[in-house]
Amino acid sequence: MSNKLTLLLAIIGLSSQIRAFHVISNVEDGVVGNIDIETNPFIKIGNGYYYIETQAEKNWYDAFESCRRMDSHLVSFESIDEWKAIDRYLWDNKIDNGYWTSGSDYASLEKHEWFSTGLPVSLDIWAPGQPDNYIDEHCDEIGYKREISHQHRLNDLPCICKRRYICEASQAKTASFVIF
Ligand SMILES: [Ca+2]
Ligand SMILES: [Ca+2]
Repeated sequence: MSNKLTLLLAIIGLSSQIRAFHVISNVEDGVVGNIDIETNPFIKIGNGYYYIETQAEKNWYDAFESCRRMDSHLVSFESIDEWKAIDRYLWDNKIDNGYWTSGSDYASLEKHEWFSTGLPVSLDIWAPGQPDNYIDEHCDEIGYKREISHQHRLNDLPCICKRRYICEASQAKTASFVIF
């Protein structure tokens, strides 16, 4: 829970004691279905919120900074379901292409990790024969040879190559209060 949210809960809890109100608070993962909030420019895909850059192509560092300026990170895939949801979205919306992810092996050479989370790239979503570090390749895109695999699979690539990119917003939480 963020410090701001903790502080808010504390203030509401304190004021309720002063004024003799009862407060029930609850924090849930995600945005609950009946709340209509504006998440632009992030769109909900599966259980996450993402920004997909389909115009500008940037090197990995520039893409990373662009996501950070939006208070998000380059995408990392924690589950096959998350990867499948993004892959499906790119095909369904006819924006299939190569996109930077946060994957990189610059922190520990030959051990690809999601730079956004520090966790290893443990999913079997690499394109056949990848990562191969073919020409000093240390940053990971999805979409390599998608015409053949019909999937957006991972490939290591020189970080200075220019690609589209996908930003992933922090996991949203919904805080609700009942006061009586
Ligand atoms: Ca993720
Ligand atoms: Ca490669």
